[in-house]
Amino acid sequence: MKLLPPDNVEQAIEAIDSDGFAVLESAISEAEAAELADLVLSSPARVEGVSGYEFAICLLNHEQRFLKLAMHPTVLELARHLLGGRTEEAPNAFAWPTEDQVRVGSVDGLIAHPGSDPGWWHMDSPMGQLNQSRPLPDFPILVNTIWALTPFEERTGATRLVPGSQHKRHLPPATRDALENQVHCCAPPGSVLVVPNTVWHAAGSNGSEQPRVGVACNYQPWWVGRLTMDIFPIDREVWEKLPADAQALTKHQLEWNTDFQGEVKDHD
Ligand SMILES: O=C(O)CCC(=O)C(=O)O
Repeated sequence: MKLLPPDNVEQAIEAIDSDGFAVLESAISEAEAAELADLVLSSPARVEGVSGYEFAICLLNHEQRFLKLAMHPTVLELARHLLGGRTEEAPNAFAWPTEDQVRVGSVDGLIAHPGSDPGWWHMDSPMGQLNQSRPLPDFPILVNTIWALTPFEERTGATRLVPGSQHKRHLPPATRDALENQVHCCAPPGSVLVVPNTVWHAAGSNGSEQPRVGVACNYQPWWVGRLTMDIFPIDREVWEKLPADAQALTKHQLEWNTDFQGEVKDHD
């Protein structure tokens, strides 16, 4: 796994163009990663994944310090590059203000406990919600960023990816087994994987004694709504206390319809 410097946007774009994804090393310090990992592990609301795997949902409702991840400047620049729309002033451009084109969709903890099962191969929403009889879009509608807050290694259940799968334009097979050409995103704490939703990926299986802790910050264009039943909005009281730039990135969540919900459990 090639690790890139955290502040070189051009190099990251080249890696995304060729492999489908990029990994930025030391985007935050190891000490900051350790502090945030503890906060994920103590966060109160959980949704269960495969056996031994939990999502710690809407971390911003628990702790503003996660803004350090969601608003990382290189990550935001990459999200805007990959998802942003037309900017030219023209009668038929329907251009949305550049500074408001990309929003934060979700900030969730990804906890693979010791002995966790491997995750299902997938492309992030809404690829699975589209008509599968046609080729899927060759452009992303969501950009996921997966922060490694504890060591991401094959043994600890690092995220798996298939390089080049952005060219397949169909969903991966419905399996959790190893795929031909898969790689593990091996990276030290403080690194971040930037993976548009055109790419096949899955959690690994944690064979170590310690929880493997990540945080997924998803970005989406302003015109995309709540994408799955397991994404939950920021609370209005929390949102009102955020800095103005963070409010701008999350304001749409206040209007999300939550009639349909996944099953949320309290962490004991
Ligand atoms: O926890 C992981 O390694 C994978 C998470 C994932 O697949 C996702 O956020 O879409």
